Amino acid sequence: MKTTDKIIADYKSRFMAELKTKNPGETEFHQAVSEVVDSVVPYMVQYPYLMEQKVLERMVEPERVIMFRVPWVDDRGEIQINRGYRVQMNSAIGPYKGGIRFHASVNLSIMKFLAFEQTFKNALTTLPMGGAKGGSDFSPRGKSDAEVMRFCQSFMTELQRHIGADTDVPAGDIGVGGREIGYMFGQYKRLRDEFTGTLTGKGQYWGGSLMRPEATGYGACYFAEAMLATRGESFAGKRVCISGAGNVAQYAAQKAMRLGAKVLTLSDSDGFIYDEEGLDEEKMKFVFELKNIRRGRIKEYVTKYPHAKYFAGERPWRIPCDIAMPCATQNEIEKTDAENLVKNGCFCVTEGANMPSTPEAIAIFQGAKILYSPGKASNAGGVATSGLEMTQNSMRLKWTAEEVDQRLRTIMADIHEACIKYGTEEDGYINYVKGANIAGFMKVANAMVEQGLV
Ligand code: NDP
Ligand code: 8G0
Repeated sequence: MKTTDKIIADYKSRFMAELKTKNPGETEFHQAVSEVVDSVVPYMVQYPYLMEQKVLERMVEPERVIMFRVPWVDDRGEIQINRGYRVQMNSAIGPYKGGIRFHASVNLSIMKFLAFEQTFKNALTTLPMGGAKGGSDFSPRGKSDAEVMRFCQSFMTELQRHIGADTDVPAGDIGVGGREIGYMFGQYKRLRDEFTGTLTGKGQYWGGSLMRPEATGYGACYFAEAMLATRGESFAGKRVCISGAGNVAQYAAQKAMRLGAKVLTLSDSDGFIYDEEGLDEEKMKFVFELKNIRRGRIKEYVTKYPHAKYFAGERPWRIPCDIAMPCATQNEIEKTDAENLVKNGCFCVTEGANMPSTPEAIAIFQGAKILYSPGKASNAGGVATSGLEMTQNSMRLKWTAEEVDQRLRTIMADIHEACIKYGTEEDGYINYVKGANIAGFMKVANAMVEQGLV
């Protein structure tokens, strides 16, 4: 007779082999699925109905994938063609929900990994939202406002027929902020003739929720606070390295700083800045203006603050810190980065980005038994607050910033509890990856089973 361990190992290897055959070359998607399979299968074998029902096999097949042409005209009058995507992964617990990414690197694999992770993350928020992701290989960097508007209008001209307040509710992500959401919402409204909450991250005067811009970064810090508290620690006096300089990084930096931490770094795809003295309110104000109004590069920080250093072409992970918060993109912490972090004393890694750590990096963190949380747990405050925006839109009212912030804090605390419940190992180590994956999976799996063969 096979031992349980053998059954688990056989199932996992067969499952991953089939996934790779069926989805060739989709390396990010394989990576995201593999992590969930590792966490969930040992747990799932205790529930034969989930195996018989082939729930995991169904979950890795998107309910629908939409790929479309996005033609537009640039400022020189030249025709440009980009590719648009919407991956509607899973609607077991609510309408599809997830961001839209505009970045040159966008491809089907990246869209599918993000939509897959989104499904479990959204389940963790306790709000009724299914999982989706969309985007395009269009890069807003270096484009004029008029070009961005024409692109967004063309993108939405196709996307509008696939989305709706009770069907699929997109939001921003990398390369999609308030400006792009505005252009897309405007076009959606023209074509569908309805003013509804079909997009989140809207402007404050046309249906946006207070605190949505802050939510992902703040939520990640609330989650990090809960992680630190399990070891009797807090942000006060801690050195924090943050990557990215966009939405998530900015508000993670602001909150960490306000909680008493010394934020040492920020970055973009060209390099990172290191400010030994740490960020303060005035420096943060400069960063907000630089990135969100002037759309400048992070290296300009050292022109304004010459005591700081800029390192071109590097990531911040070799700077000694206590807490690391990757807030830029996937696979931005590789094995040697993780080794450097641990070697230099980092004992808490809280992900603001989606899948920023490679599997090898995660193994280093968990092997060293440091606090480590995957994005699907610690960055869930963003989509949770989008869920709160949807609620406010449906009720046709607007909550105060304090009300939204309080709900965000409660949601992050509840996600942390769920991770403890499903992720605590025999020696007391909290495996946040396992906790988040099992907690999210069980909710979606049971909903699917109860809805029949969907
Ligand atoms: P932004 O576009 O606002 O900022 C992205 C930042 O990351 C920029 O500084 C950008 O630098 C950098 N970056 C992007 N791509 C790369 C790359 N390939 N290599 C190095 N640096 C890169 O995006 P967000 O802050 O919204 O998103 C950051 C991460 O957080 C993403 O993983 C996103 O999926 C995740 N996330 C976002 C949420 C949200 O509410 N916004 C919610 C949950 C997760 P550059 O300007 O050089 O491109
Ligand atoms: O609000 C959202 O739906 C959203 C936007 C950007 C990213 C994410 C995410 O959870 O990765 C969600």
